[in-house]
Amino acid sequence: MTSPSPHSNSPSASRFPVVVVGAGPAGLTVGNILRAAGVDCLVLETESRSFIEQRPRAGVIEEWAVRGLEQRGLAGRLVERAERHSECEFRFDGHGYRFAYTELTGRHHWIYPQPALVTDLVREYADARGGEIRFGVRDVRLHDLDSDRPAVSYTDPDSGERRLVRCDFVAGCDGARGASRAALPQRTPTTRHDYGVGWLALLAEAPPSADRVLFGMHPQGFAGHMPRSPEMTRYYLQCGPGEGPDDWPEERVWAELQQRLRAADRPPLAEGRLLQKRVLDMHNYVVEPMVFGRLFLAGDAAHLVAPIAAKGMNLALNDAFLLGDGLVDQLTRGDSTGLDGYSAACLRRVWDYQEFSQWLSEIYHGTSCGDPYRAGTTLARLRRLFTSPVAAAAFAEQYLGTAAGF
Ligand code: RFL
Repeated sequence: MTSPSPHSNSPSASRFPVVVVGAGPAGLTVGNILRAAGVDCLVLETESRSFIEQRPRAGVIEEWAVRGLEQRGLAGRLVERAERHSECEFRFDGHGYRFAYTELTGRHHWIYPQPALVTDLVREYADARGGEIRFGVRDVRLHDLDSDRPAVSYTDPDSGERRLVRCDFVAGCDGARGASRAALPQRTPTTRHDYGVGWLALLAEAPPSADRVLFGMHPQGFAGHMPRSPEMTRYYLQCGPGEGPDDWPEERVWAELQQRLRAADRPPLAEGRLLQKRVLDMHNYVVEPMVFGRLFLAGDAAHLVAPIAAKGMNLALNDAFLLGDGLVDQLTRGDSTGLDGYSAACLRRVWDYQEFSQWLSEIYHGTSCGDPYRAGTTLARLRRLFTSPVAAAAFAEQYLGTAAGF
């Protein structure tokens, strides 16, 4: 819940038009858009700069999101360094089935590790555009959100003192476990979907074993292979409910990956040291509306989508473009159109991607769910992608996020 306002004559009080809570892809993109328009803002981040520049997560960025970054002068290094993917591959029944989406649509996916994007965005915001950012802040609290003088307070990591920052707007970009979502009134509707499966998320110091994403549908469960860079590959393994990373020693991980992603006409996977091994809680949620008073939520703070379809960071960027532009219009021209329509505009793409994640989840998990009926319909769904050009085109559109409107 929003906290009562501390004493406003506090000696350490300051003022910014916008306080951005959280320096992930959403918060840093909002900050950069504001700075480019000459709007002052303060970004608050609980972690250190080096931590956020190394935290491994996403890798797949959709074309429209890269274009959005480019239009705002934020994609220089990405466009130089990122790989472009033109196909993915489904592996089932011991065979690999290539799905060449670029051949079909002329569109592609960009592969750029999230920490590289965060590094670029921090550099641009703090070093090039002179934006203020405070790392390592503690105990962030949001105040008076339903007034026209909201505020954010935090504990300064160096002095241990509480600081109060007054502002006109708060951009809540602090992810799934941040202070922004927690500051919403309890009556704020949040809908949630649990997939009822566990996924082990792995990052391997191993070159990709194919130049494309691989989806393995196996009676023992789903496995995924996602190239990240020439030296690094992300893997996923569906695991039993209640299993933890300790249940998965390296030998077991590689044995299962080799088995679930095996295809008769493909070489075995290139193995390597595991740099990350964590079990993901596979669930989605949507906060609706994404606005409370002067608090505008963006990214994972507003909606979570398990990494089934590689959509979360893309949605975070879409929110950030709309929020950044809306705040600039409001604060430089007094035009509230963008902010008024912000939540509804974001949620159209959010719900579309939520639905696609559910659809794709059935493909990943249906064959191993133990229900022969669901296994049969899953295989029918998979085969249709390779027998029906209309079904293939529809899948490609959702996979790439290229629909003309939402
Ligand atoms: P983030 O990235 O979580 O950033 C939030 C920031 O806020 C900080 N923070 C706070 N700061 C101030 N005060 C507080 N009280 C705070 N609490 C937290 C945090 O330290 C952090 O720096 O949220 P944002 O910006 O909304 O971005 C969302 C994306 O990070 C997320 O959706 C993606 O990583 C999801 N995702 C993927 N998305 C894609 O589009 N493509 C992918 O290929 C993809 N792969 C993935 C993924 C997520 C994964 N995990 C870890 C669940 C792969 C994985 C394994």
